Amino acid sequence: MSRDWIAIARTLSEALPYMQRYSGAVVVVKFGGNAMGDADAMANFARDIVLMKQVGMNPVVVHGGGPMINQMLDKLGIQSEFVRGKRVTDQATVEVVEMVLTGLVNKRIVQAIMDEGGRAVGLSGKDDDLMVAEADDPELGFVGKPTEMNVQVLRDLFSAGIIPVVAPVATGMDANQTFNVNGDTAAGAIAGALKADRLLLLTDVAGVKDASGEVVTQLSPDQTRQMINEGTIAGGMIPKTETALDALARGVRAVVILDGRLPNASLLELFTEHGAGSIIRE
Ligand code: X2W
Repeated sequence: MSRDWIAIARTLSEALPYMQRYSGAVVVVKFGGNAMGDADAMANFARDIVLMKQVGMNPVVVHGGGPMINQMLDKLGIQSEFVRGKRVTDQATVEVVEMVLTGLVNKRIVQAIMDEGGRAVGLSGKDDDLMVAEADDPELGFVGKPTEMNVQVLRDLFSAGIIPVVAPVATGMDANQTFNVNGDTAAGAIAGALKADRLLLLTDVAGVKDASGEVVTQLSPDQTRQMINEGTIAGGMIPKTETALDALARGVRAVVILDGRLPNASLLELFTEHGAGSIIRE
């Protein structure tokens, strides 16, 4: 036999308790631009999401797309810089961010899920006022901090058998405002408002690393805070772990930071004893 069919059958059988545990569970999956990779990686991700839905979970995809925004800004000759992990966003930039995220990136993910036999609908924070934001910091321009979440539309989509795919663009309190929201921040706010069972942050690193560079598989919020204060958690991992702490404080049961480039990363985390990346919970 060219493949170990017996092992495949055993793997499926061993996944049963996990499928039972997560039946009906709400799982918010942040799919970062750096985890998107090539067409195969996209198809692989979409297949995992469709499988989650198929076995009775309610996945919500919240995506990023930083590298794709950079490419388009380059083409248009618009300069862009990051301050504390967030893109300084002027009027010209916010228009490009909205076009790239709600257009190109959002529809690419919707299409990939449809191609794997799922049903997906793409929306941004503007749709049904899902995510209302205010300016995060005057230095950052039109970067938004979510202040009001209206997640009923997501529940309506769940019960219709549809996987929501959310672009992190928010509406403001004033007419015609658009805010660029960091993808991790948006995923945390959505997971918090849904009191999700899991928030998976798919990125391009293996997880939270300790001082010796080893991935820490389990962390409490207190340990995480301590590692941030000591400087062991640094750079791009700071906004991710802060998002995790905020989501836990809002009632999300557990947050997992994992390498989205690993084949079937989400399934490994959800359906096996092994788990993947770093899980943060009380
Ligand atoms: C991000 C939104 C996209 C994002 C940006 O403009 O790049 C802010 O920085 P990744 O791929 O998840 O990094 N917004 C405010 O978060 O993309």
